[in-house]
Amino acid sequence: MVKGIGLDKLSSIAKNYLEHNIELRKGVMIEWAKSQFDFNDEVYIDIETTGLSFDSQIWLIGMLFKKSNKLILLFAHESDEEKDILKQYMKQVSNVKGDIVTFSGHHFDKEFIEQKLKKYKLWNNSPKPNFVDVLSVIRDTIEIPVSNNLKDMAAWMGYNFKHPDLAGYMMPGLYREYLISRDQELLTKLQEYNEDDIRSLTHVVSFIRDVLS
Ligand SMILES: [Mn+2]
Repeated sequence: MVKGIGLDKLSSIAKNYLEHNIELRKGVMIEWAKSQFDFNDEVYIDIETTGLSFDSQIWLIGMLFKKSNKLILLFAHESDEEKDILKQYMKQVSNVKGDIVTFSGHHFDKEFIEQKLKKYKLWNNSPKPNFVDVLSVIRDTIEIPVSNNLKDMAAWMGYNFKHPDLAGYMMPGLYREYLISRDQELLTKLQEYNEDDIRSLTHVVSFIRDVLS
């Protein structure tokens, strides 16, 4: 018997797991698992870059403030606007008291943003927000019978993507294309793709919270 949980509660949790095919990792206690998904006043963030190494460029920082459901997309319309969008990011983040929630498994977004802030001397002594990497939290707590890819996970949990035909590896090329063509439809596509990444992440988090509750 898990301390602090009655039999009814335990059987409803077991039923939830069976229905959703989600299992706690061996040795993980339900209350602890729940606490790992208990973020505080979340802001969901996803960045788009021209490549995976830190010398490539950030061209979009998408932020969703959960409480107000406010979505902000900081988009570089020119290839030299990286510093500007980082400045805007700093301004937005200065009001964030809670957790910044991302998905990569290795704090890709956090590391990338911090490297760039340092590069542009925007890294100051102000208090830094706490970053949570949802994939790391999932790895520590539960097992899901799909790959560790946000798209697969969210789709398996019932999220409908606006652009299921697009994938992350296509983004750098499509962004370069936009810089040349200025095609407004392509711009919308790029922005909607990033929004999908963020909203699918919120979907994954609420889905898991529901199953664990
Ligand atoms: Mn993305």
